[in-house]
Amino acid sequence: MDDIKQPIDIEQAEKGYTAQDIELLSEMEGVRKRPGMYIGSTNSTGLHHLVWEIVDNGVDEAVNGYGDKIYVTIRKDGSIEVEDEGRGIPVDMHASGIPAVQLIYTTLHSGGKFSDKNYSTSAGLHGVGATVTNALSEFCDVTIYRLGKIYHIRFEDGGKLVTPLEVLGTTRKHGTVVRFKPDKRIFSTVEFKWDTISNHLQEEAFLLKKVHFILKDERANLSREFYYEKGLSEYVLNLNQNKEPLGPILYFEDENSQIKIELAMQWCIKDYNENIYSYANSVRTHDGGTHETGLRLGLTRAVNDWATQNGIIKESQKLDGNDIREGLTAVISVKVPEKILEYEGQTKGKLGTPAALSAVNDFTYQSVVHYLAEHKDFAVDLIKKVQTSKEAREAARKAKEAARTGKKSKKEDFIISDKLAAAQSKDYSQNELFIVEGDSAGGSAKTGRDRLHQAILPLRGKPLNTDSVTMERMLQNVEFSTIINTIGAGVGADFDVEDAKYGKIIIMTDADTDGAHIQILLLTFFYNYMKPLITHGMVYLACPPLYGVYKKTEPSKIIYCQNGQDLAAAKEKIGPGYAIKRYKGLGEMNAEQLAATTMNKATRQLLQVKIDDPLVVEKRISILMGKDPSLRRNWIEENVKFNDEDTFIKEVAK
Ligand code: 1YM
Repeated sequence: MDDIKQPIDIEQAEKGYTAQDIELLSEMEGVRKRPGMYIGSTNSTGLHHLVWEIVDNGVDEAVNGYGDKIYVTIRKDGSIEVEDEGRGIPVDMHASGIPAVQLIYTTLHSGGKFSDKNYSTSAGLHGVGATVTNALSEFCDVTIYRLGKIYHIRFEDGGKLVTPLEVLGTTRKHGTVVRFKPDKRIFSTVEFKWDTISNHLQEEAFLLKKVHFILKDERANLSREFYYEKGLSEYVLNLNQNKEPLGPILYFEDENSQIKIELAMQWCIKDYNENIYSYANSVRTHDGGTHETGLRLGLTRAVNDWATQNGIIKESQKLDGNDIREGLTAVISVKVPEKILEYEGQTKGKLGTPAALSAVNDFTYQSVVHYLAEHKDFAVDLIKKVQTSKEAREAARKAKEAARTGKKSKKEDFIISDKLAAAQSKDYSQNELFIVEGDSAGGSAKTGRDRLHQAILPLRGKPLNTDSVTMERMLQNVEFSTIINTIGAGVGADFDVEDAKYGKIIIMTDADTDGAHIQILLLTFFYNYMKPLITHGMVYLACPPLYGVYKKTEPSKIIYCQNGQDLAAAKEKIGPGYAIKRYKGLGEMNAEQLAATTMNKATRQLLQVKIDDPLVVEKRISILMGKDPSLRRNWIEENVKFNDEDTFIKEVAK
């Protein structure tokens, strides 16, 4: 039975709490008490999780073939609205006397526990999501267009029912509209970010081809639609927008097997990383798993078989998978039925389903062999590229060996720099490598460091911009070959994060534009040649203070400040008679000060360098390194704050 009994039993609702009401309420309270357990955090990331949960429910409807448009609208009052054109959330009355939609929005196990039907969905988690969003919102308003009627239900203050399910009228529309406003008592910020939501919806659109995602921001009168007819092909096209492709994008799809597979890939030249992005049931699997392993195995087999069968290489000269994958961008998305869906470890970051390995392995092998056979010119180019990678990798490996054994290779460049002040500990994961701008700061850092765990590598001048050169050219650069050898884990496709001699790589530069430039050049290098260091969260920026504030009568008691806000607080704390010192560079601090402010684990601040979303990185690179200077200027105007310094100068002048 789909329709609800009318009127709703108000009497029962007003009688007070039943045992079941209390149970429902306590579940919601549980979410409010430990939001982190459900959405990871209560910062901006957690805030946006509320949106993803609701969007996912709409996406599931579209996946099941109901509706092909999802609207997301950021409202001026701080709320957000998600609308789909599916069947509408069920409103039928459950045996407990509570309508299905209410159960879905107030219980964590609406699938089995209270509802007659099991509304379990592809990701398996939904239903939980709607409840979590409701529990963490100031209000949550649901309007349903279903089987000719408009229904409405409203919750406030963490999921308390304020408007029981009501019928508002009749309609020919079908779908669901959910509007909610996150609770500012729960989140550290309640500001929805256009970029965050836009990137997420774009990713969803790539994964779910032929569904429109329409984002509007009424705060700024912005709107954007994402719609990709070619799905993952367009994803790869976007990821490679700043690169030089070798051949076309290969696209393969298997919709008919138990495990559905979609795969797009393209190789690029002058790209020394392996860029594989995998998804299981539309959730990014950051740590890979069986589908990724299957892809690697199938691809290696296919390229080798084709090359040997066509007499390009001998059986004994088999190509290494690392070389085959150098410069490859691949996106693989699998849909695994719930009954065989398994993850490895605590999070959903690694797919464990064994059947996904053989399915993807076989599918990739068949598809790639077939493609190569039909595109011989491309196949020959590809194998040439792989052989070049192999030669470069062998050279890099020799360098790594030389570093490990301490033996000098024939090139002077390959010895570990005598400038390195090494750490004493052999517990590598605890060790930190500071890459420091300038010899004078390097000197202070060497004196002030914790010798057991901190190593210092001073840099001479500006590093090379590795974005515009080949790997061979990069390897000839003394600064970078020193960094490669010091870290000791190889480079490019040969890089193995397990071999790194440091748990943290910390870039320490002056807090000025030159320092920022050096940071960018070093990060570009790590991104191009040691990407796993970044994806494993091992690269950091040191945050030296910008100002020191002290009472004129007590010049040795300095409060260090990172920004204008800290500065204002420090001035207030000290009161009248303060003086401000502006630190223009690391070199202006003595060893003790540098250690206390920037290096000491107990007192320093570090910024961890992260890649949340590969698309964001590519977009930013295309803006910052690309050909259109006006895009770059706009970005800098919007994102770089020079004001701190200006206000400060004004103050000093006073
Ligand atoms: C903007 C949010 O929630 N749409 C939506 C949700 C559901 C259905 C349709 C639906 C599902 C089924 C049958 C079924 C449901 N979600 C859940 C749960 N949009 C939005 N549209 N009829 C309608 O799966 O059989 C249960 S029903 F639990 F996942 F939230």
